[in-house]
Parts: sequence; C-alpha cells; structure tokens
Amino acid sequence: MNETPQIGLPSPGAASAGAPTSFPEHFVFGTATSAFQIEGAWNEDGKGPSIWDTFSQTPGKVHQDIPGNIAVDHYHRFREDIALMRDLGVDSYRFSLSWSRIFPTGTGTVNRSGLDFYHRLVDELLEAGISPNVTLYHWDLPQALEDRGGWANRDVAQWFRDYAACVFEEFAGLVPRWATLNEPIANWVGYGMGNFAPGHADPRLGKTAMHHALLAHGEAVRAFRAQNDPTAEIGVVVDIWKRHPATDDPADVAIALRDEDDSFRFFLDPLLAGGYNERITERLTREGTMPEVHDGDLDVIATPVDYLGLNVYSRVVVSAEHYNPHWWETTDNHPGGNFLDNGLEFYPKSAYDAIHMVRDEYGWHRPVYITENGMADADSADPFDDQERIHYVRGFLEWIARAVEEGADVRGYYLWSLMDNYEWAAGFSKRYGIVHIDPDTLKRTPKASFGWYRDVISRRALDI
Ligand code: GCO
Repeated sequence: MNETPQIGLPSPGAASAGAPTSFPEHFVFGTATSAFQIEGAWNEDGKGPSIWDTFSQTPGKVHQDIPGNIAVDHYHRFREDIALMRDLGVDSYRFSLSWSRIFPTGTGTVNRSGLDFYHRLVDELLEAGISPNVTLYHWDLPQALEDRGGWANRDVAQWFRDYAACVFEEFAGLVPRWATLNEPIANWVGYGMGNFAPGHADPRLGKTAMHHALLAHGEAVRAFRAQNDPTAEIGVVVDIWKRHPATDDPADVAIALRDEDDSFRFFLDPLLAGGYNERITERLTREGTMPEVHDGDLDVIATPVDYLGLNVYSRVVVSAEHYNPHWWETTDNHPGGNFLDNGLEFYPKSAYDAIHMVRDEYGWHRPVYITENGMADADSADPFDDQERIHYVRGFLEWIARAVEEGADVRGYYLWSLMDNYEWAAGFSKRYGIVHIDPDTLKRTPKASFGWYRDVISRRALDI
C-alpha cells in the first residue's frame, strides 16, 4: 500500500520557495459550464428534448428525481451571468451548445430561435470583452437521434458533422475557439453502464458509442477545415484521471493500465497515436466488446486538431487488493490520501502529470488548455466562504505555472464552474460554482473564491 501518498506541492506555503507563481500575459483565464447543466428552458422556443431531458425526467435516474428542466435558468439570465464574468475579468468563457435547441430532431430543419439565442449570448460576450470557447457536444444528444440508435448508430458521425457544419458557418468570425466533444467517456457511462443518459447498460454498446464519438469528432474537424476560418481553432476535450498503482506489484500495475485504457487511452490513442493500442484491442476482442472499426475510420479520427483540452480534477490510486471499480462514489478502500472534505483526493500535481503525459507519451507539443478543473463544496461547508476551493484551485494553478515555466505550451485554464449547476445524475446535490445559486430563488451570489480568482486574473499571479 502507498503509506505516504505523494500529495504534490504542500499548498500554498512551501511552493513559494522557488515555485513559479505567475502566468504569461497571454495566458487565458476562464470559467466553464455546459448547456444542459445551466440553461433550463428545456422545451422553449422550439427546442427539442435531449437524452438528458428524458433521463432526468424519468423517476429513479437522478438525485431526488429533480429534472434539469430549469437548471439555473441561464437561458433567461445569461446577461446577468455574463455581467458576473465581466466583473470577474475572465478572458474567455467555455460553454456548450444544445444540439436539440438548434436542430430539435437532431437533423433536418434548423430552429432559428435556437441559433438566435446563441447569437445573443455570443454578442453579449464579445461586447463584454470575453472570448467565446464553444463546445459542440457536452452530453445532451437530441432525443430524436437516440430514438434512431443514438451514439450506437454509426450514422451519428454524419448527423454530428452536419450539425457542426451549420454552426461553424453561422458563427464564423465570432467564435475563435471550438471543441468538438467534451469527455467522450460519458458515452461509456450512458451506454455501457447506464448511470447517465440514455441509460443503457451494455458494454458492447458502450464501446461502440465511444468509437462513434471519435468518428463524429473527426468528421466535425473535417467540416471545420472545409469551412476554413483562419481566425479560429478547434480541439477536443478529454478528461484525465491518471491511475497510480498503489505499489509496484504487477497486479496493481496491470489494473492501473487497464483502467487508463478504459477511461482515456481509448480516446488519446486513436486521436494522437494512430489507433487503439494492443492491450485494448486484445482485451476487448476477447471480451466481445471491441467496436467495429471500418477502413478509414482511424484516419478520420486522427484528423489533426489545433489544441488539446484536458479536464483534470485529481488522480486515482488503484490497488488489486482493495480494487473499487466505482472509486468516485466513495473514498473507502481508496489508497490515496490528502482528501478534501468532499471526499476527492487533493492531488494538484495531476494537472502537471496530464500535461507531461500528452507531451512525453503521445508526443503532443502543440497547445494545451486545462479546460476544466474545480471542486464541489462539501455538504457541511459554509457555501459562501469556500476556502477549500481557493486552496484547491491555487494548488492546481501552482503546478500549471510550473509546467508553463518548464516550457509546456499550456495556453489557458478554465475553472469549473462559473456557478453552481445541475451536476448530471447528482442533480443539484453537488455545487461546483464560484458563484452560489440559491436553490429556491436562483439568486446569484459570488463566493469567496470568486474574489480570489478575480485577483489572480487581474494580477496574472498567485497571491503567495
Ligand atoms: C465532467 C463534465 C462536467 C462536470 C464537472 C464536475 O467533467 O464531468 O465535463 O460537466 O459537471 O466535471 O463533475
């Protein structure tokens, strides 16, 4: 067992001795959200239902059976939310488009009102001097497409390409940074495990849905290149929870590798290294879950992107003896250490490790953004005085600053999240915001971390 877990820089004190604490002038500071988690207005102005509307409205699927219908009503309050960001001083705002707000049935006729909403949002951001960073897909597939097989239907790659081409054209010259997908592992949770929308628990379907996500990504990048907007860049966002074997026992090492394969190497290998690795191909073939890979798929998937988005929250320490496949649900038997009050291991070096991994193992020397990092408040904590969040974010920023100083091309950092929001199956039970949302009135109130982050952004340095 790992008796003395590595806890990264003891933050903040010791890091000041020699650790870099400032960021280049052009380093992008931002906040991140996603459509389903904040917008609400689930059936307004022509929007079609998404799989998360259906799933969250189905009894027994989400926390306290409260659906995401209203979320935090950003659809009607986006001006207030942008005013908060203007006050915060962020350079950029990462958000996602609701596909079924734009194409109510996923394909076919566009819903002008849906596009108009995003035009109002983008215009307001530009007016506030905040650069939009737009994700095409953050888990809310149009329900009408799920009815046709969803991500398990290979046609989804073309549906996604058509949707992408439409919005690229619509927002050309207005949106300088795009991402195709956010965390395609969600397709495993939704099709392989059943814990997320659309709620299928079929491992073969799950792996197929993951492969189709990669294919859709590649098709969208090709549509973007065909559009040829030289002022904009496109990337993809993968979440990295690196596995650390608790000991160097081969059993622990094997589990760490297998879990990395299942969670992020399944994506990074075809995106950056030419295809699924042998371990994955051999095991999934043996298990009967290997997706069908058609000729040409790997070329499409490997279509070059401009940047990589990495979502990093922590690491996972794995041990064969105490293996917990649902490690995120409990800290029991988790051999790591240094837990936050909310149960997450505080391991800020995980950002630095992820940056190094893509560079050293995948040869990625091009731009990287940390597209998400943040933490949920503990149940018992004072919701406004979120000192632990400050401690957490500061720890990560210290390690990111170090990576930058050492020469990694890390261009920016997006804090998850601007405001408390609808945390998927956990509903409103997990609060990630630097702005508090009153559950009854939806009133927005900045937390202590908001003021702290504002100071960091304005100084482009940490206060240590
Ligand atoms: C994810 C998603 C976000 C989450 C955030 C907190 O990483 O799961 O991109 O939608 O809300 O990460 O869990």
